[in-house]
Amino acid sequence: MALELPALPYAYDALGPYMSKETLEFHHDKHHMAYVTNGNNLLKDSPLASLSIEEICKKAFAEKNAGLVNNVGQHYNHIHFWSWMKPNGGGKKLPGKLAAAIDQDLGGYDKMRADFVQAGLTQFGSGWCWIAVKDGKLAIMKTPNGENPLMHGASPILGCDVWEHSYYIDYRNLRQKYLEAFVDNLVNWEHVEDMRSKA
Ligand code: MN3
Repeated sequence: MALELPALPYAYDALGPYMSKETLEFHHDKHHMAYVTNGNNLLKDSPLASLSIEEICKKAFAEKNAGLVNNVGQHYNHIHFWSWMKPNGGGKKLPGKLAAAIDQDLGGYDKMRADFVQAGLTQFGSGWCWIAVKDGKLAIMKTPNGENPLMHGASPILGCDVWEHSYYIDYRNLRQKYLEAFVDNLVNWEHVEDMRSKA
């Protein structure tokens, strides 16, 4: 089953001023497309090709297949990244069950926000920061390059792309401002709760 680039779930200009049309055009149409193309080329002769994308992520990491880890990993990460955002998202309007889990496992909303931003800020170079379910509890994580929590025994429920291609047009080098705008104005908490309920 070939990897396919999904359409954005909103218009290219829908996330302004927090994420611009230009950023989404480059990020979705060029960067995500490249992971799809490279992933399909690498899967052509791979016995992993028939597996689900989640299983390819786990097996490729276990087998230290860096090409598949980064390209199929990034495909998985970006499919969800687009859905983890929405216009007028972010802030404290969380579904009740998600808010309760954050209170119980992550010390409440304000501490979760601070720890999530800090994880993204301290991921050296390219990568992602996450909220994931690990051993039945929520945890803040960070991973380099195309890796994701699936490869580390956890299920991601929220991720923020901290590769420079995700923020440099809109925020230049100010990664912290981008991370704060993501949490405060962009997160689709309903999609986060949907993934939490299935993790
Ligand atoms: Mn990206």
